[in-house]
Amino acid sequence: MTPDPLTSWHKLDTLASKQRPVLMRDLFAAEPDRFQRFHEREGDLLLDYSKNRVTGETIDLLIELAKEAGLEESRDRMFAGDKINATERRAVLHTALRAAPDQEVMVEGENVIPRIMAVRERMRLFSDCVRSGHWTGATGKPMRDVVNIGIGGSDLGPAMVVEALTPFHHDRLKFHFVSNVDGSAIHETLAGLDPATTLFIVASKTFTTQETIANATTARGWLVEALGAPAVAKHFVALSTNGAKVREFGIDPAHMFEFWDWVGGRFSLWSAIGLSIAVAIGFDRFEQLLAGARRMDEHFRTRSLDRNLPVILALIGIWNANFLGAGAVAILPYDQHLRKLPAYLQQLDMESNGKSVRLDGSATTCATGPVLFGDAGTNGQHAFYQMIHQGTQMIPCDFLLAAQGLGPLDNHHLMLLANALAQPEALMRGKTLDESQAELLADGLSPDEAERLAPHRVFPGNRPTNTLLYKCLDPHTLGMILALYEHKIFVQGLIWGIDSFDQWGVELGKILAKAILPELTAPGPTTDHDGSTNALIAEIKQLRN
Ligand code: G6Q
Repeated sequence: MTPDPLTSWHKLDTLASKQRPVLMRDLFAAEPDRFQRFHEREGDLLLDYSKNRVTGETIDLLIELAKEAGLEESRDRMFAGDKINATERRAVLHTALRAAPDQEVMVEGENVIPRIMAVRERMRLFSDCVRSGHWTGATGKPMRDVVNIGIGGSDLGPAMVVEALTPFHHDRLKFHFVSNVDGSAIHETLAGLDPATTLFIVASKTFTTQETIANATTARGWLVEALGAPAVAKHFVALSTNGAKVREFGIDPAHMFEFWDWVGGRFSLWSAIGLSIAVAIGFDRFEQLLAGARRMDEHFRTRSLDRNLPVILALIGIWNANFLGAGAVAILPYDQHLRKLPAYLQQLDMESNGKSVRLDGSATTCATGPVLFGDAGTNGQHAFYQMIHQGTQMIPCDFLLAAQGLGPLDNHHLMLLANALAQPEALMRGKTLDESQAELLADGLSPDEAERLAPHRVFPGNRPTNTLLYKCLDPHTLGMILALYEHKIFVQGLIWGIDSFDQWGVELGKILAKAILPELTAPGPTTDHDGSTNALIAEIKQLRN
């Protein structure tokens, strides 16, 4: 089961059969300095990957795999604006969005940096005006609520970053994100708002997405009913690549912030799609977010592969998935403000690498992207960690933690840190049957009772974890972390030989939904679908009557 013809893959297979039984406990006992060997840092951001089932030999072979897959050349092609998104014939240039003004990135013979800078400048002016109160609504009042209407990549990134950077928010402004077409989302959001002080940011690359247009139309109706049609100009802005559709919707193109088709939806928070972030934290801090990502871009471009954070993270993931059999990854931020990071990374990773066809059209012959899930620590500990510790599947975890909290309660932060350190230690070490029995006896249980209960209290351990440690969650650090994951995903997709930048898998359901919509209210039975769908449509119609 290999992406032939990579010979290092076969070598890794052989190594894996030798290393599978190895216990990390023993590795740590034999090499107390494993942390020194297996950690890497960029500025304040440190990755400890020593609690993985790897030795120096594993890492060397994984690096060989990356080289053999042509990582350095492909990486340079991405940064140079080559059309590496082959199925859509597009360049993949989210990195250009955070480039420095004096950089040059060519797309079809044009340096795109001046256009990026021009939009950034408009974003600065607009966000400054909204924050200062100079941008007033139809009745002359400053904005108090900002509602981002978008879905998928036009929602998850900005929603996650806006929440992650809560400590840096403007005092007067509150942020809301509406994505689901379920009417309760927009209805319940609008219910608490005053039209005179509400700004809608309609975020849609295509401006044709059913959910977004439905929600934006409802929002516009609500506003027009209260303040009249001319108010739309003062209360709606658009973030899009499609000027014609924005105009058709009724938003003045002067209030549209542009981006381009070489920005993938799930990589778009660095573009105009990040406008809600800029309004929330101010444009200077938005630029710090970009600068953090740029720093990680530089690291990825220039650091040797064996010391390169995204490369290491990707290769460890490949080792765990393809050679040790892990089918999932847990993202565990010990930070309440990063509560939405798992959902954001779920899209970034699963939409990018949840593929089973290689670039040449052939079927993949190895596992590709894992199932990704997670929650903020310590909440997850009281929910799904049971399975991570004692379940039959090995689920590698990424722990994220800040040495300093930004809130006022440092005693809470210390408890948070203690938990964030205890979990990877427990997952690595585990607890043997003998240890568990001895513990029960020491607690005063009878030998019979201790023997009966001990197996339930065994922790197999040897479960791999990465720890990302940083000083505090400021915009710059968050930018580094997000770019780290973007590049990790790129490296993995490259090794699996897939197109990480398309998302054809979301299309079929969309098309069928369009066909089903009129059938839900049409008279007579529906016969165009499979028996189950036809019957469910009939049941729904009956229940709605
Ligand atoms: C992301 C996908 C997808 C997209 C949404 C919204 O990479 O392309 O999640 O962001 O479907 O699309 P629009 O921005 O065009 O509304």
